Amino acid sequence: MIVLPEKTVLTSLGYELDCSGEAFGYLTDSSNLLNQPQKLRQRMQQDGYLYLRALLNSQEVWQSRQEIAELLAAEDCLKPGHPILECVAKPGLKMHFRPDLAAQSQAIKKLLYSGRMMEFYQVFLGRDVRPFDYTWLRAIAPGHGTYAHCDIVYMGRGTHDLYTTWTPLGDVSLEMGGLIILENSHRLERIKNDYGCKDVDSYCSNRKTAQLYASGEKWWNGALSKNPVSLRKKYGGRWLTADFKAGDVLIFGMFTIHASLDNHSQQIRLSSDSRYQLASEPVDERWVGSNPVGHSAAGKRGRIC
Ligand SMILES: O=C(O)CCC(=O)C(=O)O
Ligand SMILES: [Fe+2]
Repeated sequence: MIVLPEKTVLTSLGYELDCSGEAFGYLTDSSNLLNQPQKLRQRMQQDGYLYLRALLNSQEVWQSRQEIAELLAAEDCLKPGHPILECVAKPGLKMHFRPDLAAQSQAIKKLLYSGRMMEFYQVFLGRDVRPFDYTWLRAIAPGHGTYAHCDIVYMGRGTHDLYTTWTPLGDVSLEMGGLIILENSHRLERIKNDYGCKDVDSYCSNRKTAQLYASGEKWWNGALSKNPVSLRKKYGGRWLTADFKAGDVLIFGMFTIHASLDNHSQQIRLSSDSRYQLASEPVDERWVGSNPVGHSAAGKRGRIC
């Protein structure tokens, strides 16, 4: 039986999730396995994710939140009359993806690329680790979350032994809309052999529209589906999530299907996603360097289809 707080309705992209025990559940906390690399790797192989409660120092998380909140306040995105740390959104605010905010925060860099996070990866991967130099920061205003996808389609040009850490920057309740993971989706051969072979920055150079894709005017956004309810019915498994607290992290592999819940609160949902791999493995060049090219025109690749 799944117990949800009273009157909680969970939606993703406006679709109400079936919260019965066969369609929905909570993430398994693996923090009891910390410092046991073999067991951590086994758990990752088995589940496709590691939910590690209180991995990070929560003070450092709140400090990061403070820096982002100050930037949002300076942009006049927050509703006056509330402590800025609450990040209550100005009515009507539209906001989603703000990597530029992460680039301006020293506290975020320290949180994600030193200390406990790097120590964890060093143990988990067993040798020298390198993170990507690009930080995906989400400042999700009240409204829709993120569509279902696998990260491989955005960052698959280097090693596939690459991991995402999703870090809530503060407490992220079910109402505020945290990440959801589709149980056992990392094992789906259909995903690995079809959708999972795609690359959002590749285009067919022999098509009429080639120039539009090459310049970045047009692009495929990498969505696997915009309907998380029918997606779950198609592939099976449950949507899994948690009542995330500052200090928690959720780590997953490149083929794990994930999305996020809609934000039904008044606050802006703040979180980051960052990536880590062995330093000795090939790296996806779009995401490294002092000014990563990312999905801009410089990262596009044409091929004959
Ligand atoms: O935070 C979100 O809404 C999406 C995050 C995500 O896609 C990721 O961490 O890879
Ligand atoms: Fe993702």
